[in-house]
Amino acid sequence: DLNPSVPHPRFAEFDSPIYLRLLPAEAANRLTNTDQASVLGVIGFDGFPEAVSEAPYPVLTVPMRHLDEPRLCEVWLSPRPASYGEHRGIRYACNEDILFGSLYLPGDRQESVETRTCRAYRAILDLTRASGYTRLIRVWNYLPRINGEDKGLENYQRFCLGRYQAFTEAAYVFDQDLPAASAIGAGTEGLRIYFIAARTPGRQIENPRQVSAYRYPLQYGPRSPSFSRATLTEFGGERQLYLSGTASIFGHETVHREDAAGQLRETLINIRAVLNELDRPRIVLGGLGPDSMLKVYIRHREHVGMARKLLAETVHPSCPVMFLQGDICRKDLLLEIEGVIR
Ligand code: 3EB
Repeated sequence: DLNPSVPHPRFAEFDSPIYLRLLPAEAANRLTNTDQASVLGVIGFDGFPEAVSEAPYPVLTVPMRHLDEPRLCEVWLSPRPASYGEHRGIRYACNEDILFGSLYLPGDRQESVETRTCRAYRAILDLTRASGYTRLIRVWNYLPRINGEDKGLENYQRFCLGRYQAFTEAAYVFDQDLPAASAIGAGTEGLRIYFIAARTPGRQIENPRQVSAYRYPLQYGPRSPSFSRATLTEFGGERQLYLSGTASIFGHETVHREDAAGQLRETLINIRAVLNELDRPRIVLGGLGPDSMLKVYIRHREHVGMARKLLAETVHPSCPVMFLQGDICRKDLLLEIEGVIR
């Protein structure tokens, strides 16, 4: 059984080929498939999950502190049987509609961040093309020292260079094909990525309050960040919104510098602006249920109390909110929020 101590999810109601459950980190070890659900992958933080080296599904542990209880793991599930494989270092699981993959490239001092990133994305795009899951829906990126500098270029800018290069080689159309994404500083070495790809496209969504990241001006780096503000998927009549890491950026500029509460309020305005790009039914943060989740990345742990309080006043209590300590890609950003909304 998935885990007897966890309330049984209403699998039968889900038509989606992929959905997320958050389990207490300690409960996410050694999951097995049932008639109702197959495990597509498990993503944990802070040393979790443990004891999964034998797992057939992708497992990734991101070295990031939990800033709140309970410590949760992301368990990605499919209502239908999954098959499992490996391709150029990527562990993956797939069903008829989607592929879920994860990749860890260990550190190598000889290799620049842009080369490593490009290598990772070439492998991902090669897998998605070869397997027929050609549409990237969502990508999570975790890299060390994201605000650190190497020969005059920030590691995040180098990351953007490598990703842009791989998307360009794969002939991605930047205002149609870009996945939703997060890029967060975590760990001391290596590159960790997990992603969802699909056989059919999602809808790329941009935020009218913000310059699209792929059109950011040159002051932020020689190649702009290749991601969309959100991807909307629809499978079997069920919609899921994959919300990118969203921060206190208006236009292309950081606003409310050195004011964490101001940044959080601006971030929530940006999230509402993305939600307002959807047609009906209208989604409001106060109406999110237990099948949605928000992940809050906080640079300085002293801001977590403020963030928890403000979010408790804004987001419906049945929607899980995770707080993790991570570095945001711009030095002047103190926090960022991503989400899966359904
Ligand atoms: C921003 O809006 C904030 O490079 O993949 C958010 C989400 C950010 C994803 C990425 C960067 C990325 O520009 C930073």
